Amino acid sequence: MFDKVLIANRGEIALRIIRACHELGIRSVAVYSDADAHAPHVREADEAVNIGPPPSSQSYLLGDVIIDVAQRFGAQAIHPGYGFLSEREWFARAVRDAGLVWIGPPAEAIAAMGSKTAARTLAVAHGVPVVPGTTEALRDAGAARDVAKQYGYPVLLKAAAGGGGKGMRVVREASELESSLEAARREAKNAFGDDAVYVEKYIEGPRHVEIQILADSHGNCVSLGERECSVQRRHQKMVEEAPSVAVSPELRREMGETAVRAALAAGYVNAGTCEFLLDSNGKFYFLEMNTRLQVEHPVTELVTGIDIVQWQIRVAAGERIPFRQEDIAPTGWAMECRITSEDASNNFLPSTGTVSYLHLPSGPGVRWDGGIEAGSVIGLNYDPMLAKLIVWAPDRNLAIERMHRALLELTIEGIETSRDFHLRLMEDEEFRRGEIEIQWLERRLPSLTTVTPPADTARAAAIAAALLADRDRQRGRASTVTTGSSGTPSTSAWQRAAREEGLR
Ligand code: MV4
Repeated sequence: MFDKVLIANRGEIALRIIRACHELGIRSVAVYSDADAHAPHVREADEAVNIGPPPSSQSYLLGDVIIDVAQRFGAQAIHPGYGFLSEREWFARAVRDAGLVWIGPPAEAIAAMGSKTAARTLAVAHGVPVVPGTTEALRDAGAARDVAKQYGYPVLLKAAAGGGGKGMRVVREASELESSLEAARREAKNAFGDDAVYVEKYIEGPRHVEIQILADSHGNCVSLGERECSVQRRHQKMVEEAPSVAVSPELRREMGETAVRAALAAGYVNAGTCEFLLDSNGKFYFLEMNTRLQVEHPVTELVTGIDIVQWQIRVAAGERIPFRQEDIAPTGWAMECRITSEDASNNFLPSTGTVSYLHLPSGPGVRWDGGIEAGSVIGLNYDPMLAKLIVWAPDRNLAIERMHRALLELTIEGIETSRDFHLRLMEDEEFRRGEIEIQWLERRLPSLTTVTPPADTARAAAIAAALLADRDRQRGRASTVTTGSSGTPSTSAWQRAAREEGLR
């Protein structure tokens, strides 16, 4: 086992990896930008090194600098977390070439899954179901029209170098094909420097279900089951859960075997995720493979009891996976809410400022994977995700109740966060019935972000406002509201104050 690992990341995931290292008896080296000098991950690591100014392009993305730090500080391995350098083939290769261990998949596997058309070709060759469509980039609008005629409208144009929804265009009729192809090409060129576009049949209203896999360097690969990730907005997941209401044990086995087949085909080692669309008939289609640890990995950890980050480190050190596929089955239900510095009532506008007060939920079945504390300055240099609130309970209804309770306990002051939005989500009837698919949240947003509080809450808030207003006015004369002869505020005085002040 390694005795020192460098963590090339920040925030909650850097802390998550530091914790795994410490449980394995491994010392941790953090890197940080000027903006993160006082960040929790810097304090919790055994050593920390400043690598540059706040913009990631001048700090967390400086692969060569990070490799140099690892060598100077005697780390034997680098864990990239997610985002930043985690899926850069060149970095995985540079780490290996520097004589260090990359805690992630081989550079070749990142490359094999990086091109969406190459991944589709690989999938088809290994009997992994993909959405009907081409595996070759389109030559021109004529070729697109021929393919669309074959599969029928609507079709979806996708960037070959893409992923994450960039360079995607739904085409509902032949007359739109030419302009949509141009638009998709332009967007793909801008985002990926490659204007290759291919076409698929467009699947309406599917769920986004992904399978977590774990592979060692001895040819063993297991599926850790699915995560339901349909609750998303503009390709940003808001809530994830495991298992999925739409996945039976039989479907789980089938999707798991498929994901393992795709991973082995790519020569995969370490933790990875196969993304699928699951349609309303229970048919599933491989979309792409994420060749990194994912944000939502904790829900899988909570239902399987397997520490994914520890096993990433163990398999990178050459250990064998000790569990057998037939012994892995989800127990209970886990759910995760991504707590972001965004104002849901203002079109998810990013919010900045200083966290002036922080109270964290706890109690049975509650896990907080966070990267902030009171005093943290939230700027615009990094992702707005501050933390993840994760719960486990015996079933889905209890998990939702537990999440609601934990969200009520959570207080973050000084910045706007998604906390209230998540509370409304947990109260939503359709969500509670599990009637979700990838377009559900965006359709449901109006009713989730413009809520009228229940009447009793409104009355209590009005009374509190009246009392505060009254106290402010009387400051210097008396510190309490007018009281009757009993010495406690009389109900009628409160009601009068509420009428006069709060409900004006
Ligand atoms: C699709 C699709 C419908 N039909 N492909 C979006 C990002 C990329 N991973 C693939 N994506 C989609 N591919 C076909 N043939 C719908 C999506 C999609 C989506 C997929 C997963 C999670 C969220 C999504 C949101 C919008 C569209």
